[in-house]
Amino acid sequence: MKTYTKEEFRELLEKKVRDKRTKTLEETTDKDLFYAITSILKDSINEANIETEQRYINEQNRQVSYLSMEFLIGRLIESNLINTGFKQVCDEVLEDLGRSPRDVYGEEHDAGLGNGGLGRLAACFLDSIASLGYAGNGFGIRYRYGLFEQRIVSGSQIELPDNWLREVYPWETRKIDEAIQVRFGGEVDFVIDNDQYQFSYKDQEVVLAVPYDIGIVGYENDVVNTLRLWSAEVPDDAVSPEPYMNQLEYKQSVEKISGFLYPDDSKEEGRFLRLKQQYFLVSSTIQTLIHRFKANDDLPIEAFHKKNVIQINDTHPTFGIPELMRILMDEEGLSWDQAWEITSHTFAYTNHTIMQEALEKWPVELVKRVNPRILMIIDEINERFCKSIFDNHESLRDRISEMAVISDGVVHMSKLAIVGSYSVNGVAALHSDIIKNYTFNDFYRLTPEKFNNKTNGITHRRWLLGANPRLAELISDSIGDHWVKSPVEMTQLLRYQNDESFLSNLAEVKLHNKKVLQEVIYKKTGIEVNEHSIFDVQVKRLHEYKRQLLNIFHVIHLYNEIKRNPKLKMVPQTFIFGAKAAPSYHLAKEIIRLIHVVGEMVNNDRDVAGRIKVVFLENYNVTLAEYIMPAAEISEQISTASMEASGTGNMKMMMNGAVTLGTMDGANVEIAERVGQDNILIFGLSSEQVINYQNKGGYQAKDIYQTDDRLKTILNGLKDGSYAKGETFSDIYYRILTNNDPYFILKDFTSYLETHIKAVTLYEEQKQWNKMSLVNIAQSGKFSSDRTINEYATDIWKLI
Ligand code: 26W
Repeated sequence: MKTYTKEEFRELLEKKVRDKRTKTLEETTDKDLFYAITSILKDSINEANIETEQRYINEQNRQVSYLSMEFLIGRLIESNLINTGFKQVCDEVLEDLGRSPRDVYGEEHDAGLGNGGLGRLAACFLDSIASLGYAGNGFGIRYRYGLFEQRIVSGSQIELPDNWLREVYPWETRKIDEAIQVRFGGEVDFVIDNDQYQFSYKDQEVVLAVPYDIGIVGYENDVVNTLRLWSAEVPDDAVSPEPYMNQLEYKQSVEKISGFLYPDDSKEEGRFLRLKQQYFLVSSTIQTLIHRFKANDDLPIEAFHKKNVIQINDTHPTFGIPELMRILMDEEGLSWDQAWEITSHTFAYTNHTIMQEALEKWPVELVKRVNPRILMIIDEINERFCKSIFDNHESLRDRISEMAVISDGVVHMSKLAIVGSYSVNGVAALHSDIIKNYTFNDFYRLTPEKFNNKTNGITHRRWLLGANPRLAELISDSIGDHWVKSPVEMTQLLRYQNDESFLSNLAEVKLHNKKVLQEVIYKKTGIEVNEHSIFDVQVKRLHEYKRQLLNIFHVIHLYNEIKRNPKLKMVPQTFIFGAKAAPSYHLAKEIIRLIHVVGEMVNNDRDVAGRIKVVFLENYNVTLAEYIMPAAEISEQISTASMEASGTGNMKMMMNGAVTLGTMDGANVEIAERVGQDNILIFGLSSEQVINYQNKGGYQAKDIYQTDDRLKTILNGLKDGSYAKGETFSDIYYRILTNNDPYFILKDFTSYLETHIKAVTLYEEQKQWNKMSLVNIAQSGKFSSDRTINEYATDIWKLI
């Protein structure tokens, strides 16, 4: 990639501002500068993108296609500046102009095309794939509206549409000449010709999938891969298949396919439109891959899987399996066996959840309406699969009805994904073990070789270099900058464990970041927080299993203690929350309301005198996270053990020097393994204990309620309106006492409290705490997504 001196960059900027915004540099607004900078970057990115693609074609290497219904990429300007190497020059030019880089970069609207962990993981993976120079591209949907914007009105969440395309999105390029036709519905006919079935379709709805490409820039390596997002449009010559629809209605109904992102990441969303979105993604993508293979590779179609791997991000793109079968058989003329040989060596499936309500199950009738041929193929996959168990695996014969891909009139997407893939992975060691031993145990017994673990990771370029430049500098000043390309080398920091000057520099960086967040908090909420208080942070989607409720119960408990003994000495603590609830998830929204009501009570009570504060930051998104992670000191990772597949916020906070206070769940287990028991605060039931209670019973929440006065007071307060303004929370109360506390909040309460006391005691020993912080940073290299992607590339994708 080209490099620029300050003078050259300034000249270029001046020219862009004239050409694109018809202004002089002096007249520019932040937005003008933002668009001028993105235009400079995009010229370089496009050029490198063309070269990268050409090189992949020439080298004829195996390529990976990462299919995901979600890519939560956030802003790109800073990470593109960092990865192209333009960041420093650009910052300096802006500063010389008397402008604030932060404000200029702040003009970019977050691309929020994802819900939470799964979508953000996909974005980190793209960054690592490009930075490591692997031939890999992402494919997703260009939703007209991304994840809703959250507003809090009188303590309650309301949702506003995320109109992220209101202004030009500078990173995308529309490629109409590479548009693809996707066919829905209609009927299937066949004739038998020469002992071969010939399928034909009629009365289908034809939708045009138009690609918008975004360059994914590798870190200082001249690689630019592609994220291709599909947008649904009406083909030029199309007439509405429904006679009563006029052209405008028809256009609107087609465009709905890429209209909005489903905002629920806790349940399988049983809507026809969601299913159409899934087929839209896989059909357009797989047609493109076949087309490219035939155009660029000098091999017969039978070798497709030698050059292509398709990684599916959870089950959402699973229809890719029957879609590839359809194309290979109906369009390329292969037999079932030939097509199956290719397909079952092409797909690899990542599971992100074991929660039953999130495992997708689609009614057969609905699948048929989306595309009847796809249902026929799934049916046949199922028949052959069940027969093969019966014929070849006697020990599993009595499990066939549980293993069937179709049963009780529904398609089980995870089973289809396992049967049709050559690799099935979980996202943390514990999660992968649970998959093997419980969730998919039958399949593990059938094909143990498919199952593997790939512990998640995060890109340290965005989450450390970009979000916390002062910490990055401190690290480089101490151990050199090798760690940037090889983050495990951060373990060299361990030798500063007893170095007072390093530890005090570290504390200074943290204090600076806390002050930045303090300002953000004040601007957004009007709440003044003490920068010397402990910043205790829980930011993630709101879900019962993540137990934000346990956290707020602890706050209520501290408040009750202060009220009982107003002279109580206490290290000041600020409890920071950020969380979006699915719009239809009533209880989650009630928990948000409770956090606000408790915050109101605590923050405004003179007796509290600033000892504790509660802050809820609305509209938690990637950009906000970039301010929060560097300032966090306690990282709350308190899911009911066994339920959080991995977590990735835990890794982001660890990398920025926070100490995890959490359960032995997801990747917390591996964090504990790296930092050792002295540098993490673990509490609560183990996953085996939770699973045992679930399977065998033996837990009675009411017993704890009866015997624990602290909890009795807290729970009764929910019903009798003790928490500010007399607001009540009976649904939460009954969920715990009548539904027997399905997430074991009461059970884990005591050990959670004790662990907080331990945390505060350690915090008071500033030197001790800074040392813990250092060990966490030093050991965070394992959780760079570069490590994760190298493992995928070696073990699953076989790119090296
Ligand atoms: C619309 C239906 C639906 C259902 C489930 C959408 C999305 C999901 C995902 C599986 C939920 C999700 O984001 N899972 C998270 O994935 C992260 C990345 O692997 C993990 O770190 C989290 O633990 C897991 O909850």
